[in-house]
Amino acid sequence: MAELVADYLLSRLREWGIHRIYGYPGDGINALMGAMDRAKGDPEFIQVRHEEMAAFMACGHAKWTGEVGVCMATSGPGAIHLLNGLYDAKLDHQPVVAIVGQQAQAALGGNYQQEVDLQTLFKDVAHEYVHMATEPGQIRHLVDRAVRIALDQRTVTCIIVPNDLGEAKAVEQPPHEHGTIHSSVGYSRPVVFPADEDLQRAAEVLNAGEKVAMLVGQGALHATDEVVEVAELLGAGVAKALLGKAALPDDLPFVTGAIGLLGTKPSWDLMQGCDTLLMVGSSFPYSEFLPQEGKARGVQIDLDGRMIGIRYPMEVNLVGDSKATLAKLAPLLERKSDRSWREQIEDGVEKWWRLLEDRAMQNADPVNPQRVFFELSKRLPDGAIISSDSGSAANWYARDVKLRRGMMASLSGTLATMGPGIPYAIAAKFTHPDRPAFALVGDGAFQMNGMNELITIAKYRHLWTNQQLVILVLHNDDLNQVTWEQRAMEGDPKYEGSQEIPDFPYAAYAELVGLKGIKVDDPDLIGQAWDDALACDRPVVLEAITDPEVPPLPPHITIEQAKHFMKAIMAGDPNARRMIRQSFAEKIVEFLPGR
Ligand SMILES: Cc1ncc(C[n+]2csc(CCOP(=O)(O)OP(=O)(O)O)c2C)c(N)n1
Ligand SMILES: [Mg+2]
Repeated sequence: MAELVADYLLSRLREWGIHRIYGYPGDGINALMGAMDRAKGDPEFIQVRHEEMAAFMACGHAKWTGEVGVCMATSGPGAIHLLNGLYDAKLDHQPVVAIVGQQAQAALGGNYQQEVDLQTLFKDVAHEYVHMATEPGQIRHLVDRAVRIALDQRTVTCIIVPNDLGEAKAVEQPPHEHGTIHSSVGYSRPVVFPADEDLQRAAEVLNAGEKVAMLVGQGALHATDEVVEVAELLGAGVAKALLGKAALPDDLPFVTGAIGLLGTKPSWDLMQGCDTLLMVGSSFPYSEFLPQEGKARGVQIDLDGRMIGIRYPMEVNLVGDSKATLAKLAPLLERKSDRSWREQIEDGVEKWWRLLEDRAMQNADPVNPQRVFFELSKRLPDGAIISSDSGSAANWYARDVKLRRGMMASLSGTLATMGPGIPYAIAAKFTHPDRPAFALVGDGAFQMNGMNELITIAKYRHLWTNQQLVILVLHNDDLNQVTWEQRAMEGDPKYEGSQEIPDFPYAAYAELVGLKGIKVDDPDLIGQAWDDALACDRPVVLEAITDPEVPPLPPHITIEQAKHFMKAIMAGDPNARRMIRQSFAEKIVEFLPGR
């Protein structure tokens, strides 16, 4: 029998199969920390350097396992620090439970120290379920509901525990009387699929199409075989939204890769040329990269009925699990005998990979970031887990990293926040200690919060059987993604006051905290640097001195953007000359007005 509410809360989480909590202490959760100590490692407490990182790790945990991720923070400042990581989870539809402390109940409403109205604060991010416990008999159902709702709705939920309540005597089973709740543990995900007649209608649209495009997202991550089968039948090319990058391996000839601003030319051509669009498990938002309204007939599959029919006016909207729905759809599809559309796509894909290699091999000052990703792709070990941060890294991750079957990969797809690259990779090492992990991050993100988590890596790495954890830092002394956005979207020159960031010795810093640091500033030594990093007996920071003037622009920049780009150059961008030179090399000038 658990003695205190705090002990019981942990034991109930254990019953739910939760064995790890990412967090940081404080007096609002001292009772929980005491219980954590008594729990003797189950659940294990992973002590981070900042609560936001704990929330990112909980999100990463969910992404890499499909289980609920749990983070814990104290009242007031600790709870506030969690927020950005929790929004990352909420927006990417990951099940995460936040457990936060609160000051003693008797103090609440008294402008007490660290008293923040946490229910209001968390009301948006955890809107599906946020409750403060005020009585020991609530704990059982608060835990049961927070975990179940997080799993069922794939969202963030929150339990607030005042410190004095945590210290109260536990009530594991409320008395059998009016006004009590009697809940239980357990959740099995249902298999949801559409009605037969709707599948039939979808099949009719897809069978009538001659040029079918598929777009898959993270909802198809578990449906690789079914996506491949349907794509084969339909003679379709398949583009992948960012969060769905691991849904299909990149070595399949009909996979056109990423779509959108970070996307590829074959994905663009696929969407522009198709007469039928089948969208599976994606809410990819940028309409300009989808077919024009009316140009294609559309079928969409999504588990969440709220997310359907909002990106393209679909003719048939199927609410269902992607795997189950595609499996039921496949027997209704006629194999397209004319394979010319498919051949055209495969041809484009082949050319695109060659172009990417050419781009990666182009000289830059000193290192072309694309080369760094290109060399990594060739060396990715089986089972690698890859996380990217927001920034220019996300472009090269999206386009140049060639995933194979059995790998996992993710980033902050919807919030697109800086910061999750390293904590996601740490969560990968905890959830899969036998697999290699990679974090691909910019120097801005590293400085923002990633570098502190190297200390966390140094603290816990002895728990990981496989020591391959490589953190690539793109050292360009620039907040490069935004620099290019300012140029291309606003037509502004680089504003050094906001864009340049302080120089810092990233590899040397890694050594300082007991990890390995490798610095590379010669394109011909990048391959060797990756080999050395992968052979190392400890986690590595691979610092690549990369050229900020290599433009991470979309494959088809618009005339409008090109005009802005020109305006930036005219307005005296401090790096204009090199920028133009590099852009020539990247063939971006093809899209400039008057050409
Ligand atoms: C928390 C947060 N702040 C600001 C941004 C806007 N932003 C997106 S990418 C980026 C630049 C990232 O710079 P860095 O990490 O150095 O990567 P680079 O683009 O230089 O490779 C910024 C400021 C963001 N997405 N998230
Ligand atoms: Mg940078």
